[in-house]
Amino acid sequence: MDVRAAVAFEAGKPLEVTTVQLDGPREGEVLVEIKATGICHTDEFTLSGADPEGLFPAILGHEGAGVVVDVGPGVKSVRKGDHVIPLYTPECRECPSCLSRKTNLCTAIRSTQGQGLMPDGTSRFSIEGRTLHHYMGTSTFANYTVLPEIAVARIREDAPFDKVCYIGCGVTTGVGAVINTARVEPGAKAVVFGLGGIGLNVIQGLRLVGADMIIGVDINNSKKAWGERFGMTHFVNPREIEGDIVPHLVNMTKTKADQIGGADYTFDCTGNVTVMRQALEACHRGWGQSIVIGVAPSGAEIATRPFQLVTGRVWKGTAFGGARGRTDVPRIVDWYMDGKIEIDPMITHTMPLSDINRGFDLMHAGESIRSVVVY
Ligand code: NAD
Ligand code: AHE
Ligand code: ZN
Repeated sequence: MDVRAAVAFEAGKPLEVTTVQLDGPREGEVLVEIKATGICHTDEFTLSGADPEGLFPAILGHEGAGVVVDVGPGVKSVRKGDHVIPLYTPECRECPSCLSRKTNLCTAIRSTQGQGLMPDGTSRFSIEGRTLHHYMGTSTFANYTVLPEIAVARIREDAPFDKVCYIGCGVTTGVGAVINTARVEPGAKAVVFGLGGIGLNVIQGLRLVGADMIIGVDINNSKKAWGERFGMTHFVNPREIEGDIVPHLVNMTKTKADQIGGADYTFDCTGNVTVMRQALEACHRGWGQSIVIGVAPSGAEIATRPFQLVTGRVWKGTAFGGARGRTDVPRIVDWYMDGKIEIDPMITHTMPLSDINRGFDLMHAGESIRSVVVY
């Protein structure tokens, strides 16, 4: 069938909105009509050429919501008409990773997903006979896409697509990093570096679990009001303080009783490896945990003195907030529908697919939190 898509033909070039061809679902696959998709910084990271796994031409997008319109042979867990959120981290419930209960990183289809292909090693997308790559197994910058059934979470039908699409990445990543990865306890002191579409969700996750001190760090002063809106208690612009950010943050967390100082938990939501080091070193001696969420460019590496770890600081990472998609995503949709978490104010811009490049421009300019394409 012909579908409308924003195609990434080359790294560093704007997307081209055009008609492409999509083959129907094969064994174990579903055809989903995408109703809305967010634009995440990771889409921009791959489009920029910084992603070692980036493939072109491709149909990017991984933060969608839509309706199942057809299913291939053998599909059991969803049917036509179901409302779903595509999962770039699937949940097969059968692979060693799923069965371990130690990780959400299902390995059932990761290898073909990284090659921009469906699990059978072929692509469903093409343009005038030329193959187009899938992206993160989701390719939501198209009004129809094909996904393995293990890579969709069935959600309630009254949830608005143009809001809950954000649960397909940003919301789950931020809130999940707090709840699943760090397991932050009430009363904790936390520092969040980078108050964008992910960092603000970390902040609302920290508020949800009852953290006492939530320090936001960003180089863009307009993010102060945004952080406060979701529960941030203090703001620091590292470019406007005297001296180094690490002792500055450590001092902020000191009390009369605790003159060592340092955060119980820190979160990098920038993808900048210098910031990742600062985040680790701003942790409390003996127990502070730093969670890497940001995705760093090809070739970038993190460094610190091993003494930072010897003295009890812990460096961790998280993908998709540690969430098991088919199990956890429907619950997060319920949290939104029940008013436990907020989404609407973070969606600062909506646009038709024809304007998708404006969403990337707004992100570059630091003017948006989330742009959502509505089909
Ligand atoms: P965004 O562009 O919306 O926000 C980034 C924020 O970081 C901006 O507010 C920016 O001003 C701030 N920033 C940039 N450099 C900074 C610095 N040196 N110090 C302090 N603040 C700085 O991006 P986003 O959509 O929130 O994504 C954030 C990061 O998370 C990206 O690297 C993205 O690829 C990654 N990500 C990871 C996962 C995962 O599963 N691990 C999921 C989604 C996104
Ligand atoms: N391909 C990149 C890494 C990209 C990456 O880390 N992706 C995250 C999700 S970011 C969503 O916005 C992720 O899920 N990682 C786990 C995985 O298996 O990809 C690179 O550096 O090679
Ligand atoms: Zn994302």
